[in-house]
Amino acid sequence: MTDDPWEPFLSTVRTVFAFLVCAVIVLAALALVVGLLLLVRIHLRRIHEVLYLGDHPGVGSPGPEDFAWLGYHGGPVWWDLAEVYRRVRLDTGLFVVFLYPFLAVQAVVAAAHLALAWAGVVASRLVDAALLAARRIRMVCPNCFEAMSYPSYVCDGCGRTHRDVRPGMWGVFRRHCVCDRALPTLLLLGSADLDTRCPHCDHALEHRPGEAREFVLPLFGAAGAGKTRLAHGLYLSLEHGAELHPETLSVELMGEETERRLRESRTVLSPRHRVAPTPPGRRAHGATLRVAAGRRTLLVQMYDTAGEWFNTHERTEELSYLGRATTFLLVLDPLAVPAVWEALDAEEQRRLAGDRSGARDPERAYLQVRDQVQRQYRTLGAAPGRGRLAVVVTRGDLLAGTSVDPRGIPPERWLDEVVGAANLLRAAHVDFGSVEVFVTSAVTGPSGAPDPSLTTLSRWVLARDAGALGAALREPCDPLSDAGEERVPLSAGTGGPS
Ligand SMILES: Nc1nc2c(ncn2[C@@H]2O[C@H](COP(=O)(O)OP(=O)(O)OP(=O)(O)O)[C@@H](O)[C@H]2O)c(=O)[nH]1
Ligand SMILES: [Zn+2]
Ligand SMILES: [Zn+2]
Repeated sequence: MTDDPWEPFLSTVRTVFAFLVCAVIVLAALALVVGLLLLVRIHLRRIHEVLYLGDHPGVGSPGPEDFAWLGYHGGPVWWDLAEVYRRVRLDTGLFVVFLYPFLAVQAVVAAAHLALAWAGVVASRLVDAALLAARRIRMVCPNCFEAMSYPSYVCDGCGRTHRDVRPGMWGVFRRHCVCDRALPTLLLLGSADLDTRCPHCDHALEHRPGEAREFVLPLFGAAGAGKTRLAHGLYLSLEHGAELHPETLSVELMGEETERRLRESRTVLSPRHRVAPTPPGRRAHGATLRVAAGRRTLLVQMYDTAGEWFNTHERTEELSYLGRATTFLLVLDPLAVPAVWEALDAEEQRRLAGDRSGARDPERAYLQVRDQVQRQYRTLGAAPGRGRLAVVVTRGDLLAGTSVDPRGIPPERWLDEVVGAANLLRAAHVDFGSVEVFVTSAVTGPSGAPDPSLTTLSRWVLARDAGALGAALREPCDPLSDAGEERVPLSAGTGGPS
């Protein structure tokens, strides 16, 4: 074996070299770790700035047309991600590639947030829509008669009207008005507590639409037939039922307009009172009553429109609430019909002349409305023939004791034989799913209680859509079950359907 004199030297060189390589590797690894930590720190700082401090000039305030801030899932989540990326790229230059895995994690978190939020949007809207459908709630504006998919709500912080507050881009369970007030996005979450407006005509809706089923009830007939007085009578019969049995039935006038119109009902129905004609040209407007029995609530929208609106096709066409109703009240003044008038003797004619309206032909209003209802049903795709019609003969109290006294005769027969309305009845039976005839006396008795014929009519009106409410009227007001002095019908025997 030959001893290499260079061996110790070479060994030292190798050792030094190995040490240097190790040192470089360790330093490089250290530099990499430190660099990566620095990069991550920059990333986290940018996330903090953009996401938590909201330092994001790219996301400006809502424009003049926008009334709410976008929900985080409605855009800002992506804008923030892009802004963070832009800033870290500026900070780190080419080294940004080392941050790609971290940016990918941020993107995955953003996508998960998005998926969760939109799932919340879809689920809450589905639940809300299903509840409205199950409770058969359709909302109709009593001012413009348009159906609304959802009412508009007024922010209680700044008074801005939010058109469609339902979950979406602007929020899941709450949306934030530009004034920063949080508003509930669904009826389920309490939006009805806010001031409500019609999304079509901006009219204030004071009946909390969406909380209970709506029941559109058009009263129609010639001028002076007795529609206004009958509307008062229907309200008073319900209110009287509620007074007698407050634990089972409650009735509330919804909104100032309804209150202004119906609060004088007791005075209007006093036997000597004469109702002033509805001013011609006055815009029709539904009066809304909230009727509740137990857990059952109904918002009854009564439409008492001046008789002139039923004279021409052009005018009737404007009454688009007709197509939203399934129960109709045709109001008819028997004294106006020549056959009835001529059957009265001279003394009766002299006594009743002031109570006789001018329209001689009740069929005219009927045909106008019938055509219009059919047209609107067709437009809305509603099934024809599903409607119910009550032919309401008014002034039962005035007819009592005369030569044409309807008491003791089935109302439909009386209408056919005495009024001579066979054609009208025939047409009505063809056009409507069910037809009933009532003779009503829109008057109060000596104690202020409304005539039972009004209660009988109210019960029929509510029977199909809210039988429980109609039943709540039965016990206290049924003249057969309680013949108290105040409930003896003025038009006894004529109030019920034939
Ligand atoms: N006694 C009595 N009078 C009635 C009855 N129904 C209506 N009247 C009177 O008949 C007249 C006309 O009644 P309104 O209720 O104003 O008739 P209307 O159909 O609303 O009339 P317009 O709105 O003008 O189309 C008024 O003087 C009422 O007081 C009733 O059942 N009994
Ligand atoms: Zn409206
Ligand atoms: Zn606001």
